[in-house]
Amino acid sequence: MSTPRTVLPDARVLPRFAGVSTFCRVPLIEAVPAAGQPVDWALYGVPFDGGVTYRPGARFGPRAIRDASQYMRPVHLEHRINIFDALSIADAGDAPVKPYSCRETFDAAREFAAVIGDPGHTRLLAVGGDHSIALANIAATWQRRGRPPGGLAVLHFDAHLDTLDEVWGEKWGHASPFLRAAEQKFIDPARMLSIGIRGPGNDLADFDTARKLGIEVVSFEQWRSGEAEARLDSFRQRFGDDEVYLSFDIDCVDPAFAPGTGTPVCGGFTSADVFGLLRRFVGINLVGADVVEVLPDADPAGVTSLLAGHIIVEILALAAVRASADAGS
Ligand SMILES: [Mn+2]
Repeated sequence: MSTPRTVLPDARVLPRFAGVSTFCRVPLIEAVPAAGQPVDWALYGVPFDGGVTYRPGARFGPRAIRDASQYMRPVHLEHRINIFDALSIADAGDAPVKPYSCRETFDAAREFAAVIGDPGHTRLLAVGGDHSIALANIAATWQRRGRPPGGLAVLHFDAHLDTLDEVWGEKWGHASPFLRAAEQKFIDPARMLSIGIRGPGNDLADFDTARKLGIEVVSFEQWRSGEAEARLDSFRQRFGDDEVYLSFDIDCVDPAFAPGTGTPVCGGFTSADVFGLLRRFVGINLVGADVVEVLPDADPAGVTSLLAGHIIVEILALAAVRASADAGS
């Protein structure tokens, strides 16, 4: 057996319900020996919900997800991999936020994210918070990858397109992160796939914005009917070795499975559906990710936070598969 790259507390010594709560029980980044290999993935929270257009409360997401992810375990059965043997993973704490301002939070979170771990090596997974926080993590990731002029490719799970220019005069809220990211060339919308989109919407013209940007949109219904299968496969091929950023809005999942979210839309993916979809993208070169829009106050029994914890593990499993393939080649 190989030496694990991430040492988790032994649950037979320190019970899962004891100790300081970190994402999936990974060590705090300060506790990872500086002399060892650099941390491969850092998880951090962004407790901010000043960018929401409907129910607030996602500021409590990072704490709830840390708590709900205490029972995460290292082995991914479908990918046949021990994630923590393959990757060194740490919790970098929470980004500073400015609760009254989307723009100032963007600046503060981006600055924080820019210097986590080893910027040339460590990849970032941000846990929200509302979807506006994705922009700071995308900007930091783009910067840490050497500011690729073409921008990052994007795999986006959501019920909404999140490409509105502004809402209530605000350009930095949770309805706009991908338009802002495209404008600033952090991402390449021609290599962006948005999956799970469903209505009702505000305006059919919103879809034109996404289309004009060149975003490939797979609505929930197109996925459900099977008509999008070939497009999904060809997009998977198109990613190739490109640096891909994965943004996961929990509201892509049906509120029957993920009720704890701010802008719930009925008739979406089951939990199992999204696991299947994520696993399909095995082999892609993930360079950054976020999991956003968990609203614990609307989350009976904590099912949404629990699901978010599992999504984090699925994302890390994709990264682990790629890292061990790269190490072996
Ligand atoms: Mn969203």
